[in-house]
Amino acid sequence: MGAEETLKLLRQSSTYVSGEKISSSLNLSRTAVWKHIQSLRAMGYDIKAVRNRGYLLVDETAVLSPDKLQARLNEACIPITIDHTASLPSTQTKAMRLAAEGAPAGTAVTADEQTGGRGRLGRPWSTPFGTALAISVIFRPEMDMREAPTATLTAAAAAAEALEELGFTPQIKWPNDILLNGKKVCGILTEMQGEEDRVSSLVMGIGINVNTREFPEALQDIATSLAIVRGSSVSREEAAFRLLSRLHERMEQFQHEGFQAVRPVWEKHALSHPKPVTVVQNRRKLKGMMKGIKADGTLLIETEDGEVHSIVSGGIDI
Ligand code: BT5
Repeated sequence: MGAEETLKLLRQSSTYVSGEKISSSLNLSRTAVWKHIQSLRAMGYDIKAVRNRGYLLVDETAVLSPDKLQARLNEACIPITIDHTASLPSTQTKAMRLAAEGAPAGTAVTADEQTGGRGRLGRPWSTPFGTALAISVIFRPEMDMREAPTATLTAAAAAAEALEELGFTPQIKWPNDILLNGKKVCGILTEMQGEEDRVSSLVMGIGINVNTREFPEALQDIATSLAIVRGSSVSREEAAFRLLSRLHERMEQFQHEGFQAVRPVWEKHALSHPKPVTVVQNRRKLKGMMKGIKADGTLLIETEDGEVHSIVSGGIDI
């Protein structure tokens, strides 16, 4: 109770609030105030303490309250259950394990930090504490493994819509990148479990750089975040809510009506084409004009000799 009241006081002030003021306003001892500050910090609130000045709540957008997020999802009747842990090696690895153990569709594994976040083909994905979203959602669609590429495109369409709702102008770079101003702000990893060709579970892992201000050297030229583009912090809870809402909605549509129904959303946000690109597949590179996608999610590239290639997997350089 005291921690909540303390938080309220800190929220009301844009400058330092003295310990004395908090203790007299809330009728608490100074030791109790200190304890509440410590427990707020343990919850993820960034509170600065300066001798003779007091306490300052630095950046509330860093805190993703799983309870608040869950309450908003419930209120909006979105059947997603948040399974949150402050720090995980990878939400994807945990979600894949839970899926194998029979976790229901709609389980969303989240974390404030990933110590071993994964991209495709074993590439690393960076998720520093409290600045990004790392979410892996379990779906159990009635689908064939061959439809997986279009499921990834569906997640990309949903993520782009969510970013648009937050006031950004995202562009989808086939197959799984979302760009802002030409730099990667979001990556998507789709993994499946199943037998024969039937999918028993599909795990959509989505990483969004929300308030990340500094990237490791290798990413400095290629990555960006919502906060860098906007010039101020963005609520991770709001971003997570929008993302999960759109992801649920578009995956429902995908399952009931097929990718055809989602495709216009994907097209709306995709990098415009024709566009000269280089396709990168393992060690092979193919230069040509990007001509859009086929109904099965493969990318069409026309090379100089006029031949049109269907690209099933890989990435593109623009
Ligand atoms: C992806 O792979 O873009 C898929 C990323 C999926 C991450 C989510 S977070 C939640 C869930 N849990 C996980 O462990 N993973 C998923 P790919 O297309 O292979 O791109 C990987 C490349 O992106 C790396 O080789 C880096 O160049 C770059 N990269 C790494 N971290 C980045 C970041 N935070 N922002 C932008 N680019 C990044």
